[in-house]
Amino acid sequence: MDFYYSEISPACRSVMLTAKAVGAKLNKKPINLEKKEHLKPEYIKINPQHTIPTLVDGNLKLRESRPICTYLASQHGKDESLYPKDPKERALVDNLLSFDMGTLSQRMKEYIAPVMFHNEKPDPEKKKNLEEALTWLNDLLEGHEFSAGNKITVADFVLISTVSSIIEAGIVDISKYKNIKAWVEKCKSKMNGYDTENGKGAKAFGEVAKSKLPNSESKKDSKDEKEPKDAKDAKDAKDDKNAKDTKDEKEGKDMKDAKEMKDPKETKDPKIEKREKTPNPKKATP
Ligand SMILES: N[C@@H](CCC(=O)N[C@@H](CS)C(=O)NCC(=O)O)C(=O)O
Repeated sequence: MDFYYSEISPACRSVMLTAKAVGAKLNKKPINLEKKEHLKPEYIKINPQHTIPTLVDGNLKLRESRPICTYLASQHGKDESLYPKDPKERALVDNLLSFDMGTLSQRMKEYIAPVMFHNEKPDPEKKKNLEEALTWLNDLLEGHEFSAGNKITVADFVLISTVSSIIEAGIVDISKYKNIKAWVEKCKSKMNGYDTENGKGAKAFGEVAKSKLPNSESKKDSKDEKEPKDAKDAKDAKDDKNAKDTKDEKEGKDMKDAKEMKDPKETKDPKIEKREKTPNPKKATP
């Protein structure tokens, strides 16, 4: 199976975790979006949407990460536990996969992509939306060990790739979400190859995001150790104002790497449909 990917991409990491869990061997083909390898004619032939991940298994081509995960679990899982066959159990997993696609990862992209790719100021409203989605996930995790019950399913691989990216980017203080915090620790200790398949890439993603976010929680945490609360509040308010007034022009190598994430703004652009046929090398990355 050919797997086109980059480890900085949360979507690709969810597939890597799933493949590791079921022992599916991926013929890994790194795609460097910075070098616009996804826009090369040979890749467009494989995936006209020029996104990663893409999985090619014989005559089957899949270019959406969640169906790739469910396919790998169904085809290679030693039993059905990762993607249950029981209609109700499966519906619960599918529900979580859609929650990640339509809500959690979507809200993460809406918050972070303009900051990472267009040097825009962080929008506090979008951060609130993301926090709201995290509250829902926290509630979903109440009373059981993993997202769909007491066993790992593909929903956990997908959700952890998003949540670990949010944490590493320092967007939120995860200790506010008690159930998520405990679940993350379980994922780290119970998922095969967590560090190589997800942890490393999430950290790389986080480094880039942090360099663009003026007020990331991780930066605040290190300040908390030195500053009393009142001084910190005053400083945070000033930082917020500066973040609004200042446009970060810095465009380092790390940022180029980060352009591997898709900008939700672009997905809403009707022009995107044209891009399928005529890739625009200037616009296409994130
Ligand atoms: N729905 C897709 C989203 C994939 C996606 O947005 N991939 C980004 C990297 S995280 C990408 O390929 N961006 C390059 C582009 O859109 O041209 C999935 O989950 O598989």
